Amino acid sequence: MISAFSIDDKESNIARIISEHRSEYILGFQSNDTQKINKLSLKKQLYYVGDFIKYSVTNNSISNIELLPRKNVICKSSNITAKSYNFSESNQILATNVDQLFIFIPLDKNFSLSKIERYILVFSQQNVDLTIVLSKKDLFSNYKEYLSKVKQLYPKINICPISLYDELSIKKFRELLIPGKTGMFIGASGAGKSSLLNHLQTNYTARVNNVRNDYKGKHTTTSSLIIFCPEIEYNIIDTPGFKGIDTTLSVDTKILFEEIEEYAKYCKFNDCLHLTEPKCAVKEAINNGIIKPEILERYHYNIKKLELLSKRRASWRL
Ligand SMILES: Nc1nc2c(ncn2[C@@H]2O[C@H](COP(=O)(O)OP(=O)(O)OP(=O)(O)O)[C@@H](O)[C@H]2O)c(=O)[nH]1
Ligand SMILES: [Mg+2]
Ligand SMILES: [Zn+2]
Repeated sequence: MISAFSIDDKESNIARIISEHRSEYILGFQSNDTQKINKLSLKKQLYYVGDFIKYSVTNNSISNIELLPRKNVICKSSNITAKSYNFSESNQILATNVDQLFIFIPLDKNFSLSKIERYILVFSQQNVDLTIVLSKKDLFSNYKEYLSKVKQLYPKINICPISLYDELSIKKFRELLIPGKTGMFIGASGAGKSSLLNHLQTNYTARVNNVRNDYKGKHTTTSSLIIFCPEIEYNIIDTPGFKGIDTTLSVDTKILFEEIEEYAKYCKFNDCLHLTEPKCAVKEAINNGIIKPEILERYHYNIKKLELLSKRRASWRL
């Protein structure tokens, strides 16, 4: 009982890649049926979870599979535009045709503001509606106070705190889901992605697992799968937890630090670092109370981190 269609897709002979295994894809049909299809039969075209395909039926079997245009592509690197399909090898494609991206960050002892910032810097450029889901809020007694600070710092970021033990928070989360659309759950292993999926629908039961003593997950979900939730007419892509997020050289910092970058245009030096340089417009904006000093601190922290990562070609640990 899995269907991955948007309620608008009335056209026949359209199916969706709902999962991928080593040698086959799983196709989901509007009828809720599924079918395995061998990758070798698909010539050279690579497909990803979320792809819509058109097909014909000859002699009772599927043929003439053709990829339909992708609305977007969600990948772990960030220097990509939705229109470009010439991905470099460093881009790991997670899914396509995603309307809403939910990034799970648990409010456990490993939680930090920089985790939110990293995820936003990596995933904000991908032509998708993005929400940070702060999961397991029952583990953080002071979360409200903390959350209001984060919201003050980054008012444009959508943040939704949830706990499986607080039905109201789940209801609020459910209200974010736009019927007929597809949402993807991503984040570190053990963040509670599959648990929430199980809580939102009764169609399918995903495997969940306790976290280890250091709060890290056990990589329970091993491949991405689209699950149709009839109760909310919504498609959820549950994904395996990340170990880290790969970065490429160009990360657009504008989403978090737009005001700094705006003022930086008026600094005396083009390469001003807004530290001790004379005639620094950013520092001036801070002195005049236009930019919060904490924002500049976070900017410096993140820029330094990005530089180190690009030099070492390393990835962000989660
Ligand atoms: N305290 C608390 N624990 C939760 C909550 N949500 C999930 N958990 C627990 O967190 C553990 C991990 O949950 P999963 O749903 O397996 O996590 P996941 O993100 O799917 O992990 P992977 O599949 O490994 O990527 C389980 O033991 C859940 O019971 C919550 O709101 N509060
Ligand atoms: Mg899981
Ligand atoms: Zn400056």
